[in-house]
Amino acid sequence: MASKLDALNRWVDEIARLTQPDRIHWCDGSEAEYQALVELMLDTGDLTELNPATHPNCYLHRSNPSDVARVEHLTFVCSANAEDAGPNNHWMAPEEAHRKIDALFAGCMKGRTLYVIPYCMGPIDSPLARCGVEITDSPYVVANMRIMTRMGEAALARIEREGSFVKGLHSIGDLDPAKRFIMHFPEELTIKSIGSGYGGNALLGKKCHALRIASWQARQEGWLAEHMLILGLESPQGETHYVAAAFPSACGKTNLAMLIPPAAYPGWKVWTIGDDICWMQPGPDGRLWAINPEAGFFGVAPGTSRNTNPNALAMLDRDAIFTNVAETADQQPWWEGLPDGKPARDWQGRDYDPANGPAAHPNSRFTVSARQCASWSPRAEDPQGVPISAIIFGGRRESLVPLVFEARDWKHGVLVGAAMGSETTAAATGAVGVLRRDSMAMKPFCGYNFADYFAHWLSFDRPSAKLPKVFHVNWFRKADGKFVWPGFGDNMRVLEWIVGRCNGSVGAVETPIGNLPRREDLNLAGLPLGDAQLDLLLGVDREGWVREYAGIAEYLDSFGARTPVELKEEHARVRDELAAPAAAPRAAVG
Ligand code: SAT
Ligand code: MN
Repeated sequence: MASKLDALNRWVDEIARLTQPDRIHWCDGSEAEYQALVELMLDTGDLTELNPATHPNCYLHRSNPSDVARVEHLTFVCSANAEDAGPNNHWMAPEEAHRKIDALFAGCMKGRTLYVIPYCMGPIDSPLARCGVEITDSPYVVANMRIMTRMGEAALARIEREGSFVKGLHSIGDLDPAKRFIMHFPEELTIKSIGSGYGGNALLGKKCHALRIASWQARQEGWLAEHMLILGLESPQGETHYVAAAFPSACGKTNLAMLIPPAAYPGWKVWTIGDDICWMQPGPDGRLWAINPEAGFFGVAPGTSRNTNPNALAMLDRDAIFTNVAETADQQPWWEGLPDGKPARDWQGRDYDPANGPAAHPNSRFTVSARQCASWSPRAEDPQGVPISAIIFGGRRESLVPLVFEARDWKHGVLVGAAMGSETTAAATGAVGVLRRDSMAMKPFCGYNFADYFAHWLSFDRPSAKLPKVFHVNWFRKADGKFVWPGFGDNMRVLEWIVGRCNGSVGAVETPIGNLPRREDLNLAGLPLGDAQLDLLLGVDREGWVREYAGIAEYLDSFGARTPVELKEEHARVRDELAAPAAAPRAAVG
């Protein structure tokens, strides 16, 4: 009898013929399988065991020093038409891309095991969840996918029921950067990645499927696949608002998602739903309902400490994989920002010498199951997802951009998201600290033309819709080279204002760029901030914003005629208001 798994079996056969592995292993996702993979990697040196007394079942993986971050210049969207990929992506014609990459896959698994990883992105019984199958020759990828996704038998059963899945083919190849490509074929729901074993290049369920391919599908099907954390903010009265927030990689999504409210907030609680990816869809009530498609965290280690993210630190003392961190003399994981311990060996396994740079790679990571997070929300497993009250955009901006402002409506919010800029980080190879536009934090991850993506966002504004309010935050404002806002737990003060705006309980002042809190609208009790610093954080530098809006116009024009007229009109509205003589500030209500 024909099975809905026939297509999967045929594809695995076809890939085995191409890559010629010695063995094929279908992953069941069991604990025993995970332990066997760990044993294998301890034997091959892919993993070393960390101190079992302080960190039971924790392992260190050192990747090839040339393979420590996503490679945007080698990442392609291979749609039939180049215009569909847009100027925000590198494009290659599908036939050419297949030819090029298949030549690299030919025979690449000789002597290796081919692993078949069925996985589900999202709660296994959620209508919003989607399945995929990754084929890889990397046991490290299998182990990470088991933590990051719902992997194994249950996913295979869903694939058998539905008959459809995203195909991801991955091989570490010979790790030669000259033979490294991450290719996406959205029309074929297919990903092919070779030459890298690192994070977003290799764990294909994450950025490749859950963002690039999913964003393409989401556009066709009327939903959104976004680079956002999701958190629930519960008040002492027991009311919970869910908030989704888009920040570029390594800008604090994990820290915000796991925030512990400071002493000034007795009875408040932050619940973690996700720290990186959010899939949202309008529900029958007109609200946007969101799930986290992932089951674990692949977080940046440096900077994670008891002070900055106690919830994260607490989940990292057992059952975790560390990638490219340093080690103490007694084999505990170590990275810059940890107040205790000191490094004995750096991320490349050399005796630590400060002359070689940081002990842990700036993009070193931990992989850990979300279930280990003390603030993990029970609603994270809810098949319907959670209703989103607010969407926050934010980047690293050392000047100009205030601590927080509210967009006046959805259209303005889409402009604010599209115009987002941020200074680059170590999460991708290339220069760090350079300001670039990163619309909705999706520049590296949107699987289609940004102009069409902006139009898709605008399209959610329908008469029956009850859309979230949209905000922009900036934790990274600097004066004299130092951060002005304390950040971390104190970001709770901004979240409180945001939720207050959602339920109409707190004020703001209208400005051309949006509504800002006045000092009295924010709980600033106990913060060591003087007048000059508050002016900086809560002020609007009109001349600076006029220049910023000129830059935004150029950026929107760079997408040519496909840029939605509505977005350009919205830009012109704000631009003209900025140019008009400043009126007396008006309080914005509700
Ligand atoms: O390497 S990943 O893409 O998984 C992490 C990130 O850059 O956000
Ligand atoms: Mn990310």
